[in-house]
Parts: sequence; C-alpha cells; structure tokens
Amino acid sequence: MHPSAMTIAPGRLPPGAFGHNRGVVRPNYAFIPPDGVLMSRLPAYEATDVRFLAAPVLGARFAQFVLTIEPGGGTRRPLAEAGVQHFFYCLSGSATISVAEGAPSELTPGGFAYVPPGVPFRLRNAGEAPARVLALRKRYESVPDVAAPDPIVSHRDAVPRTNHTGLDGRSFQFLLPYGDLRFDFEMNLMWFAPGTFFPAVETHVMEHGLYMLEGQGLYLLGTEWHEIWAEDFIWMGGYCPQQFYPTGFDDAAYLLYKNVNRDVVL
Ligand code: UGY
Ligand code: MN
Repeated sequence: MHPSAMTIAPGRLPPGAFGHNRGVVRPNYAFIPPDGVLMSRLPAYEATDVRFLAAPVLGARFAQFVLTIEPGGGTRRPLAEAGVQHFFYCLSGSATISVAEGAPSELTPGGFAYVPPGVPFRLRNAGEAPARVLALRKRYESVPDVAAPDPIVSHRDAVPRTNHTGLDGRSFQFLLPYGDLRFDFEMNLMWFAPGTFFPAVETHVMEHGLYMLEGQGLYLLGTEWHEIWAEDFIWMGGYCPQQFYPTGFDDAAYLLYKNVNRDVVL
C-alpha cells in the first residue's frame, strides 16, 4: 500500500519519509521541493518568514527566496541596497509595494515589481491573510553609457502572451522589457499546453532560477529526469543541459529567471 493511502493518527507520520527525497543538489544544478526548505527571518523585515531557494552557497550568482508576510508585516522601513536589484512576484495573498517616491501599489497574485539598484522600496502586507511573495536579488552589472532601468510595478495580465517559436502549445510572457539592454536579467512566464515539449535539450551559458507555478511535467537536468509540480524550484547553473516535457491534462507554467544582455567576464 502507498503511504498516502494509509490512515494515520493525528500527530503521527506515515512511513516513507526516509530516503524518499525528490530533491538533489549537484555542482551545477539543484532540484528543490518545498518540503525540506526551512524558514528563517530577515533583519530588514518584521512578521515575515523567508525560505531561501537559491543563494551563492549553492553556486548561484543571485538569491531567490519566498517571503511569507503576515498581516501588518513587511519591511520595517524603506529598504535600499547599493548596486543590488530586487524583483517581487506575488504568489498568494496581497502585498503593498512603494518604490522610490511612487504611490503604493497592491500586488495581488500575478502582480510583480522590479526595483532598480540602490532604489528604496517598502513591501508591506496591509491585508488580512498572509502574503506569499517570490523574491529575487541580483547584483546589477552596469555598462558604460547604459543607464540603469526604471522601476516597474505591473501584473502578468497586463503583459502580452507571445510565441516566437512557431510551436503549438508554447507561449511566453516577458515580465521585463525583452531585449532592453538596460536590464541584465529576464523574468519570463513560460506556458506549455499538454502535448508540447522543448524541441531540443538546451545547453547555454545563462543561469536559471525556475519556480513552478502550475501543472506538472518531467524536467531533464544534466542526465537525470525529475518529476516536477507546483511550488518546486530548480537552480540551473551555466551550461546545465535542460529540457522540459510537460505531463498531465492541464497547462504547465513556470517563472524563469535568466541572466542576459551582458558579455562574459574574462
Ligand atoms: O529561454 C530559456 O533559456 C528557456 N527555454 N529555458 C528553460 O525553460 N529551461
Ligand atoms: Mn534555458
């Protein structure tokens, strides 16, 4: 009998936890289901838990994490980090963000914000339920004669769905302006209808942070396939071979970080 089919008394756990971790951590990628990601707190936030998904200690050159902000919680005061950009994507609940001198905006699920390097922001939960916000911090790679980007606060419903591949069932939402050299990373919603899949295994210099939003599938990392579903996270370092093969009856979607628009450092 599968442990999930057993009747277990309250306060007890079914057998099967030992040795059944879907997660793996390899030198150039990591597959991280949420179950084993423990929480911490951040000094700049109150009534807020943080769960780090990617960090330099893993090999990533950025940090990605989920904030759970209790009602009345959030940044203690305007927070600004010299040379570091922030990106926020609301997963559930709602959070109020103010960037620089801009008016406060409500981030509801699918709402997002880009905060340029060094620009102060406040992120607070004025609602009555906890807010879950996927967050990313990346050191800005400045380029002579290219200005840093302006702040963005928007919602995925305001971003067009495109498909440059010509393949049935694929679609993309580029949450940050695509091809704009001021930005040194992309945050892209990747949509897959049942039946579609990557035409080839990708192997590229860019790094990824992938947060699964909905649906399910099989993900190739290096030479191993992993079954993936909502709330799983993947870090892919540069040149990690990767392919996605959706499964199930519904669309699959993930939010994908990708560093772009910069030369390699020699
Ligand atoms: O654009 C990309 O690099 C994307 N196709 N990779 C991915 O989804 N793993
Ligand atoms: Mn890729």
